[in-house]
Amino acid sequence: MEDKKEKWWKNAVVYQIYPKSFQDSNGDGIGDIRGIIRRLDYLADLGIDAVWISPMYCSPQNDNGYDISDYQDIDPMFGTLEDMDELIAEAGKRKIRIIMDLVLNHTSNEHRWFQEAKKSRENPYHDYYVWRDGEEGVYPNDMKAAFGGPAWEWVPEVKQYYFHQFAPEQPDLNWENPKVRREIYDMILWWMDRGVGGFRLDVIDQIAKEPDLGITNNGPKLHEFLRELSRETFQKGDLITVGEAWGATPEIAEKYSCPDGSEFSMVFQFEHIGLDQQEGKEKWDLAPLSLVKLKKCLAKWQNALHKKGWNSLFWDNHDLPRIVSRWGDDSTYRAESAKMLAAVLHGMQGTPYIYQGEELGMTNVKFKDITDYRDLETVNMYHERLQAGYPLEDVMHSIYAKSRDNARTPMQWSREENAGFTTGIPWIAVNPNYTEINAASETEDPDSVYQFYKKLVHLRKEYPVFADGDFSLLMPEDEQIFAYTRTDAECRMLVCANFTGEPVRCPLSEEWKDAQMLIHNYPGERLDEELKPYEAAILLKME
Ligand code: TEU
Ligand code: CA
Repeated sequence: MEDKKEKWWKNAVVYQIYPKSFQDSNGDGIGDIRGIIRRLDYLADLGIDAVWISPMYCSPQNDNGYDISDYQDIDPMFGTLEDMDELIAEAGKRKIRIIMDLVLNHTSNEHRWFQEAKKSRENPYHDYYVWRDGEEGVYPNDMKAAFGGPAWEWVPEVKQYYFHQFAPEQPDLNWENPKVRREIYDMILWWMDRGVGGFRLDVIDQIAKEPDLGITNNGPKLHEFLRELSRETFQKGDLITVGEAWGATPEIAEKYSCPDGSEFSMVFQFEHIGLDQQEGKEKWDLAPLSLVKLKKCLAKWQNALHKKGWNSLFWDNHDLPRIVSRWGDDSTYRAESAKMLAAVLHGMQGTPYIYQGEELGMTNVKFKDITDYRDLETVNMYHERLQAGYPLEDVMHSIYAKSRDNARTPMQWSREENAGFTTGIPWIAVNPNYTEINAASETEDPDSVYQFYKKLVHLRKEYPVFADGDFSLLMPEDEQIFAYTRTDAECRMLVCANFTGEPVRCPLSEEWKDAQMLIHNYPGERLDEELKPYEAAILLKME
């Protein structure tokens, strides 16, 4: 396939919805499809082109839907297939595409395939999963699961272990089996027929695992599987596809996002996300932030994929803490720093993703007690570490910084009870700061974080340099300022940001004094010699 016309998704901005926490419509405390439909006008006003929704398929919800028991039906908690069709149609009317989340590395242990597979070694579904012989209590090897404990689970009926990279309730699918691959392709084609506009592929770099070699990510057959997957499904439509790839390097990402369309449109890579973690340790083991490292990391990805692939741009998702609490200041300069981070991200080349509530500057949460946390990863870690002798204070400190529940508290719609998310009891508590941070007040306030995001989304549509321009990092060793230019045949654009809560002298103001101010998080049309706390500006010069 030739890349003749520019792909629509190169000018798109995507919004991510975590459906359990977005909008409840029936008072059961859980977000649902009818709730999403109710909020489509809000999303249309923000100007986004597509919505990626975390899984809503039938699921026992051990991992909030990332454990699927039926790929071709909607969990009653979220609604029905008819609701889904209506969502696709209503979104379509507003020129918004719906991106579904495909979890193809594993299913739920309640999936019919697994229920059959564990009955006997002769069962036709047995080989849909990854089994190894062994003896009860003697694991095939010492591989560990992402959510704690060994990666192997014993099934007495077949006297074998099955392999699971995540929870024991999430058995890994066997991609070596062509029947498994065919079932998956048919299921994807079925969703494409229903009008789905794209797919996000969960932990896709882990499907070609080789447990005997201890390999999880980037197995030897990964790209062979992906090219077949893409050929059999995505290439039959005009979709946006994005793979989640924790193990991607820029070289690997070039393959994934090759302009010939042989794999995906783009991948999520996580190098910039791991920067505040001690090397070789877990995400809970915090390391100090370094702006220099962040800049070099993002610049490396910008330059490596320019004209060779395509980047996705994100700070947040449903697994990550809130960016304003991580790289910004979530108290004194909350709004300023949230806008600054938005400008830095949206000025880069790639497709930006906005995670629900990020556009309001929503923050991390600090629940007092572990019983308020819902995420299995957090809860498992809490018990493991306390048992291993870590002080409670340290464990809670890690949770406040990194728990996935930071991103999963309900969307803050208004000052009403439960932030307007539900009239019932929310499945996870609302962040108490909803009285100050909420959509109702921000959509009215011309200076809000929301309005700043909305403007950034529109600027990307108006100025092609956002999508095309080449990237050049300025002052790479500066520890306070993040500045870069984007240049195309017509113009040069400067993105300049103070990453600190202190005023900082900026050597760029003289050169850019006559430039046009596209967006600024403080009043004023000029870049002053001194940047205010978390000040950020995007300026444009014609050439
Ligand atoms: O996450 C991939 C993944 O590797 C996570 O375990 C990640 O390391 C962790 O969340 C960081 O704290 C995807 C989904 O996004 C996540 O929600 C699922 O739980 C996971 O896959 C299993 O499907
Ligand atoms: Ca509901």
